[in-house]
Amino acid sequence: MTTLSSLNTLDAAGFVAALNGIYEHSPWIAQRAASARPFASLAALKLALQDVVDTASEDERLGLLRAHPELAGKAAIAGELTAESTGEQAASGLNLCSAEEYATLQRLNAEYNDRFGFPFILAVKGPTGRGLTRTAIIDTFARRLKNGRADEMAEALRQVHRIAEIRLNALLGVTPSIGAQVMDWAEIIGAWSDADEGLTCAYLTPAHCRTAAQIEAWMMDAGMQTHIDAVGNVVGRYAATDPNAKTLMTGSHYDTVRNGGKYDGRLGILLPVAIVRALHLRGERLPYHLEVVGFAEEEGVRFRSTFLGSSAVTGQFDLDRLDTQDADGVSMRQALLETGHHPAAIPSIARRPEDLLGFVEVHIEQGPVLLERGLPLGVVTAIAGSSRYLVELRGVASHAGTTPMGMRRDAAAAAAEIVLLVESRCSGVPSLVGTVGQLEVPAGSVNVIPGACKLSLDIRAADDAVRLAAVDDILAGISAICARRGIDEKLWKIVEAEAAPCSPRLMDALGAAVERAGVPRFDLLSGAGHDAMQMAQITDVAMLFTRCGNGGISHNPLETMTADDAELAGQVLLDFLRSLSAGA
Ligand code: HGY
Ligand code: MN
Ligand code: MN
Repeated sequence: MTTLSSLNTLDAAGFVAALNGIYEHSPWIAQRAASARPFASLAALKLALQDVVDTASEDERLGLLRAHPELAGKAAIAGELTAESTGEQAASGLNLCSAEEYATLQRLNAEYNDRFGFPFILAVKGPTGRGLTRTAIIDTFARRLKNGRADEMAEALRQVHRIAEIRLNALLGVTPSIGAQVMDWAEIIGAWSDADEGLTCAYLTPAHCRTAAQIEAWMMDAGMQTHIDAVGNVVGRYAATDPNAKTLMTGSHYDTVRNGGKYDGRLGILLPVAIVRALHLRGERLPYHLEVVGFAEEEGVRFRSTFLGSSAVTGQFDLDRLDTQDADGVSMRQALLETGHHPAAIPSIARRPEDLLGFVEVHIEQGPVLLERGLPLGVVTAIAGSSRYLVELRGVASHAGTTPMGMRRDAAAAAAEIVLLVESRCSGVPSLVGTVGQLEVPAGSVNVIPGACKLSLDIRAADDAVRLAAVDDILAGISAICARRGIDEKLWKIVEAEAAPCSPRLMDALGAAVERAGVPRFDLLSGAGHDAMQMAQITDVAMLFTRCGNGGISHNPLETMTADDAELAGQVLLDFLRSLSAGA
């Protein structure tokens, strides 16, 4: 049986021989990595092999890609695949293609080779290592065919490393347990949606309540004391032996954006629950109470206000929000009452800062930084501040055919100028981003000049002064556009969240755990908002990011991660939790 220890002690030739087949027909990678031994962990070995490829020549990288077979291609038909590739392609049923699927793959193979000059490479065993479906493979193939060459070469190499990771697991007899559990749980609750297609889990909908009940059940099974609080937060408490101990909080949100991903928020709930279950099964307690919170609402989809769950925990829930109505005219208060919650009890949810040791949140990065650096984990330095507005523009609806261009008060044309104003004002300024995510001509008609237009603004930056200056300029710009076009404007601020720095103390503890796992510590800013920025108002916070696949995409069904990265995040979080003392 090959082990990490045997790989570290074999002579170089033995090491190369033991890793034969990990990288398809490319022993040069193990040959160059041999001198970097001993490896402290499997993660360190993977990074060393990755580093050999990153520092190789362009020709060598191209040679590595070209050493791979096509999917269900000529080599497969001729029975010339390596044992590993044969097993992998069979695991996804690529040896059972229908005539139509087979023809599609042949066409895609030909187009892809013509376009890029190397074969399409995909870790067909997928995020959990159990195998993608043929449909998912073909969809990914068609999607990546549209990539630019540099992006596609980078993605193909990442897939080569993912294939190597899966083959190393098989060689060393490694099977992600906590990571696989978290992926399976995310799949289960990821199937419960407000919409027929895709994952939408908005505050207090039937899917949302079903998800809360399931999370609570998993918390109970993990040996936690549980309850669902007055705003719908699902709380699991893993008590210390000392009843007077302080509490470390962890968690994230379980609501989603419309047509969102399965891991945004949910990873940060499910991972600590799986860890507590492992601790519970071992009868291991921590020197402090550990509280895992599934925050009920962070995205602001149904009632347009965000952080409802975490703001109740920090004692900052604005009770006026209870009168906010959703698109169907249902107030938040009504929605709470109809789902068995008691709005009057919301103020009692607030935690006392003096009881807390801190708050740590595990979250997918929702961007490409870790992916492009080939790193599985990152430590967050700060969370960007954000300002969100809703804007209503009112012009004059009139006949599209008879109204001369110079006599129009076109609300949509004004909105179009505003979109470009946001884009230009926020371009070229480090960490500043601006987005018009919603843009709507209510009850518009093809032959009517838009008399009304609704849009949203989302402006963010690591530095609050940078963000607020951009907001001022954009609001002034909107007024100037509307004045020039004879448009009436109304706008509402719906979110104003200051940038939240992470605690150096907790960052260092988290970073040390990352390094003990054999991964270099890498610190990065969070452009996305998180519950941690709310919690930062009452306690020290830290965040651990995990790598996002598919180019780092998020708030999209293509959002993905691997069981191996979830496993590593679990290992690091557990090590971090054990490293904290009762006084943290
Ligand atoms: O929008 C955000 O940054 C977060 O995903 N709610
Ligand atoms: Mn989100
Ligand atoms: Mn999130």
